[in-house]
Amino acid sequence: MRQVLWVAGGALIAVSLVFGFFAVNQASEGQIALKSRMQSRTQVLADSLAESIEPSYAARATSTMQRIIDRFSSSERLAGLGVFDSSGAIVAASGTLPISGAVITNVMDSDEPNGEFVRHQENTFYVHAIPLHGDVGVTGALAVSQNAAYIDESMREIWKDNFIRLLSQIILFAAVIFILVRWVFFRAISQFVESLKAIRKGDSGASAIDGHGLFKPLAGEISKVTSSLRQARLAASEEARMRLLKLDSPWTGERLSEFMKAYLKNRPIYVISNREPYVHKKTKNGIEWSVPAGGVITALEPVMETCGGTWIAHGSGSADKETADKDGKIRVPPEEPKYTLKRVWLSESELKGYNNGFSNEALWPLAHMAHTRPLFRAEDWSEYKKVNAKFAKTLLDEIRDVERPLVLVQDYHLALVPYIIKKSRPDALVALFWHIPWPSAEQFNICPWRKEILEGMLGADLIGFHTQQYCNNFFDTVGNEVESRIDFEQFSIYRADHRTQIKPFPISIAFSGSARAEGAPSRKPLDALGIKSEFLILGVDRLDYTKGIMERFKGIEFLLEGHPEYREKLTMLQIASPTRESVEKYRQYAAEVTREAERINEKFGTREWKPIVLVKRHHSHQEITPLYRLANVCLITSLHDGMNLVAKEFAAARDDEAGVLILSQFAGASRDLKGALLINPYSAEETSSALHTALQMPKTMQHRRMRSMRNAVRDYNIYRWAAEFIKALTQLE
Ligand code: ADQ
Repeated sequence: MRQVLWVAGGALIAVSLVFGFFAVNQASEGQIALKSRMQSRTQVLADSLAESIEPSYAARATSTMQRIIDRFSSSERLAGLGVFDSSGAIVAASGTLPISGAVITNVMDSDEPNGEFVRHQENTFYVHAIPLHGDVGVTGALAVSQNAAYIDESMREIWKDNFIRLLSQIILFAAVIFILVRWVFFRAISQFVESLKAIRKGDSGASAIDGHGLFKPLAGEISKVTSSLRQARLAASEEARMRLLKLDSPWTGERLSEFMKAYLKNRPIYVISNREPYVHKKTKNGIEWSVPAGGVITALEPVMETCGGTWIAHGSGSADKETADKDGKIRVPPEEPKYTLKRVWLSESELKGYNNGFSNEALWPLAHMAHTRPLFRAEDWSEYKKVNAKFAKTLLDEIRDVERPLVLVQDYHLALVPYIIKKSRPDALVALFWHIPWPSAEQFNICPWRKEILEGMLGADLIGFHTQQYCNNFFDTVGNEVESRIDFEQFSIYRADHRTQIKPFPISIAFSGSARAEGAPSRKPLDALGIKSEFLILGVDRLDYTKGIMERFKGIEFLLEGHPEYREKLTMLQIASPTRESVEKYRQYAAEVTREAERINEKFGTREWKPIVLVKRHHSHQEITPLYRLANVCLITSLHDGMNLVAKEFAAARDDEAGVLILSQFAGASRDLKGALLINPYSAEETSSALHTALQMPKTMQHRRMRSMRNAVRDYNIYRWAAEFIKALTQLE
């Protein structure tokens, strides 16, 4: 619609300018004609008066002259008449004669008639003077003044008519343009777009593209392309079906989709998480959406796009309510809807206690060994319980009429949800995936509400962790805290008559071994940041203290101290997405990271070069992928990390099989990516030495390591993760 208004508005302005120009032209021509008519009439009048008056003037017969003047003065529009002697003094006159003595003298001196339009007492007059002749030449002058007010009046009328005409032409034209663009062009194009969209989405019922007149050839061409697309899709789907049987082939979205159809018979899937996959925000350009930074979304979004279903999450965006329906539902992805997002609304105090408080200040530091003390507040725990019940109720309402639904609960924010759901709906199959590490039993022991948390989790039929180590820690913790029977052979925990299976499912990303991108990556993003160095070391993280960004900078400092040859040759680009800013610890950390970068930049930097470029903003994956491709080294120094998907994204982006991954030994990903250089991030020396090794690594060695990592990510991608997780869950029935 906006485009229609732009086109119609543009055409309107152009037409208004053209019509306006003609209107002005016409008015000025009218004015010229009126004026010249008045001039010639006055001249004729002055000439005939001069003829009558000259004899009496020569004879100085003043009374005769006055009589003649009085007779002429009675004529309509004639405002005044006057006869002047050779000195410019009035001999006889009548009416209004706004003329200066200088004009009369000029007319006599030049022996040429002269006329001018004059404003006098808020009226316009045309005054014409001609010389009077006697035997010896010019002996005086005669001036005639005509009332020209009617010219002003006529001009006003002309302008009024012109304005009305211009306005009606513009309105008519605007209406025609609007209708033409809206109904002919825009409608036809929208129909094309809709048909193409339907065909692209594989809507078999999509009608053929139809076009008339101007659009006929275009419609013909598009129809051919779409029918080829349909055929290709059919062939691909057949191929996917075949591949499904060949289990050694890589997992793709299509294969997962076929798997779901064959294995689950399209049983509906419900994902429930704290963070939502699409956030709508009010901005100065209107409502915009974005995908928030974070591993849970990166991993699960492609699964939902493939499988469809419903995702329940907290609606956190300023325009989330406006964009959802009255039930808080919206179809996403916004550009090509494939599943339903149902938003849960939380109050300020709920968010404070449940999210900032218990989830992020208690459970997060409790699970990560990053030397940050967890804060256990009774009021946060009470909000946490309340909000978990709220999420569970939202889900229970959704599945009220659904038989044997599959429910995939995500992460530490919702530890109590499995038990609540299972209690109300024993027929539902409930899995919980824990995205962060599970600490040792001793560490978890300090939580005052450990028993309730474990009981909430054990409501699930299946609990997934990233690594076997986290599963073992969980078994130990449950063994210490909850009355239960642990069956290590079946990886299961039995409580009363309920069984929960505990297994590792190392999460991954949507990578199926894409085709090679063409040519070398453009350095444009680096130019934009003023980075000219020969070597690029890249860090991509949420600004979270567990990611070890301070330790990473220390490693860079150590390298530049010990290897001055790298000064002015390398840049550490740290892309850091602000996160959990309402938590004090995170605000402090963001400030510390900035100060540390500045300190190191001051220590080594020159006018032309900064060793650390810190960009603290959210980036889209479209912005991050080219940076992965440009980096010589991707440096991941997490102090403790469930998995770390940045490591896998880096390997997936390197279709040139170059670049080196330096990875913390405390990230779950270090178990999967054998081609990485593993480090202890607490040791700046180790980080620095790994950086030196990476920067000097021969290409052949880089290829070998990168190929092994890419194979690992491709073989165990998110589609396989989802298939294995769901298969394990359904096998428990
Ligand atoms: P996260 O702690 O969020 O995930 P991670 O797995 O590395 O950590 O995923 C981060 C995601 O956010 C990546 O997809 C990355 O591209 C993106 N990201 C990072 N910085 C960004 C920025 N500046 N702008 C935009 N996007 C950015 C949690 C656990 C992890 C676990 C995942 C998945 O802490 O250990 O791997 O869940 O289970």
